[in-house]
Order: sequence, then structure tokens, then C-alpha cells
Amino acid sequence: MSKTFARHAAPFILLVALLPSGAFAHASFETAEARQNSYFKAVLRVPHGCNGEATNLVRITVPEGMIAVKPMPKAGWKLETKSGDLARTYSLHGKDVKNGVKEIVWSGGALRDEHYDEFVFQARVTDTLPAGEKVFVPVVQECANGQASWTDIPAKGQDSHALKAPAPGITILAQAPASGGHGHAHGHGQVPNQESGAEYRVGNLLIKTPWTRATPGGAKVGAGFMSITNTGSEADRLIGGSAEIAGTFELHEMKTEGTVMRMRALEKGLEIKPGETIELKPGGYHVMFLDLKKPFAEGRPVKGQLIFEKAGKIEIEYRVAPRGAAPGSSHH
Ligand SMILES: [Cu+2]
Repeated sequence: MSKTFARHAAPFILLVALLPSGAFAHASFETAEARQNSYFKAVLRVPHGCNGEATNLVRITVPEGMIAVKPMPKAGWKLETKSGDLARTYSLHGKDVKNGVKEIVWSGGALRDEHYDEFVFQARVTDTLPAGEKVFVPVVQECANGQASWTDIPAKGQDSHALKAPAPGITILAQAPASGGHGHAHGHGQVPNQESGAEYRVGNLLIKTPWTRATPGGAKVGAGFMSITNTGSEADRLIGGSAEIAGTFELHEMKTEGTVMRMRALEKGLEIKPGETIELKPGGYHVMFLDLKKPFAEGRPVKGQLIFEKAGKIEIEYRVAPRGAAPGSSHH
């Protein structure tokens, strides 16, 4: 499970309290990241009807740059697609693609306001969609007397959270590292350093010594630490991730305000400038594991994933230090 970071600059406790009720208020995609030049399974979550009425129709407008679109039929719903000429010619497996599905409509069903459902399609994300940017997929729900439109697209630089009815967005990640006989992508291998067992490279980023602390039995939260070095010439940004046993993953900053230490979620992730090393450490930046299903046990490593805006995803392992361990204990 991965998640981009919450945008609330509220103290941590407040933020957790808000999650259960606020998290699915808008139509959104279950996975909100897709990789260039690969197929993406888009799972649209429809959380409620139109002002209490049941939803009878769901219409998705496919954005330019997504091709080879295939919607999934849904029991009890009629499925239709509208095809047309694309704005440009795409290449897929050596063939020209000039037209395709531009609209998907599921109709004739009845999704009651108090229920939730998912509408699924598959598409290929081309590299005409720039990595690091968000592509928006307008969605309209129709009911007997009204409709709910998720069609607002933010202007450049505008936060989509400021919009009343934001179109669900998908963040585009750079092309996956080559594997399985498709040649080599230079510098994009995810090769953990065998000697230390705690160095990971993805793109131009070097991640060292991820660690966390053992948690007491009933604890629902934990924090993770590491250093991240950008060896490239372009800035990158840690934008999300996940960890086993943890229901939710966030990026936080600890700051002293007056005499009080406060945690806040980082709105836009954590930027790592070219040549810079960012230390995630107790009392500063850290990744936050929320809704732990089991405690973290000393000596039993925790697997996780980090998502960077440009470099993409990397699987890492956190060493689990004793409870209350200090920063220095990250060294062997
Ligand atoms: Cu935190």
C-alpha cells in the first residue's frame, strides 16, 4: 500500500484523527502513480452518490497520452466506450497508434449513496506524459436527478486540494529500470550493496542505513531513518512509500516551536538537491509508519518501499534497533 503524503500542516495527532473520515471523500484512484511506457491498472474509487441519490452512470475521460485502453466490464452495468483520433501518433510494439478509447461509460447500474464501488480500466502510459507530473482523469457520476462531477483540473502551480471537485490525478513516474532481457538502463539498477547490506541505489540516489526502532506491543506508530544522497545533476523528491506491517506511510518533519516539539507532514515530499545528502534522523526528518499491525521487533528487519518523483520506486530494508536507540546506533 502506498500513499502520497497528506498535505495537512497540522500536528500529527490531529492528522491521524482526520484520516478515517476524510481520506476517501473525493473520487480517486487506488494507486495514484503510474510508470511511463508500462501498463497501468486504474482502479477508480467512487465513495458516494450525488447528494444522497444513487449513481446510475460513471463516465471517465481518458487523458491524452494514455493508449491501449481496456475497461473492465462490471456485473449489473452496461459498458460502452467512445473512440476517436488521438492528438498525435504513438508507437506501440513497432506499430503506429492513431486512435483509441477516449471515453469510458458504465451505465444502468445502481450504486447507492451509502455504498462504495470501484470502476477499473487498464491503459498504457506513454512517455509523452512527463515524469514527475500529475495527469488528471475527469470523472462524472450521474444520478436520477443530479450529477457529481470530478472534473476540476488545477492550473499550473495550483494545489488540487484547493479545488471543490478535483479530477482524480495520477502521478507519472519515470520509466522502469530495464530487466528481463530488454537491455540495460544505465544507472537505474536497484542494486543493494552486498557488503554493508544497507546501501541501495535507484537512479541517481544513494540510500544508506535505513533503520527504525523496536516498538512496544500496543504501539500503533513507528519512525524510520536513513540518509539519502543525490549523486545526479537534477533535484529529486521523496514523495511516498510503504512498509510491511504498516497500514500507512508518511513523511514527517520534527520541529521545535517555542518549547514544544511538533511533527508535521511534509506537504510536497522531501526534496534532495543535486550533490546533497539529506539525513532522516530522530528529531528531524523521518518517515512515519502508522497503523502498525504488529510491533517492530529488534533484530528483525522491516521491508519497505520508497517512491521518488524521478528515480521511481526502490525496495529497502530497515534494520530494527532496540527501543529508544539514539541516532549513533545506526552504525554497526
Ligand atoms: Cu512523525
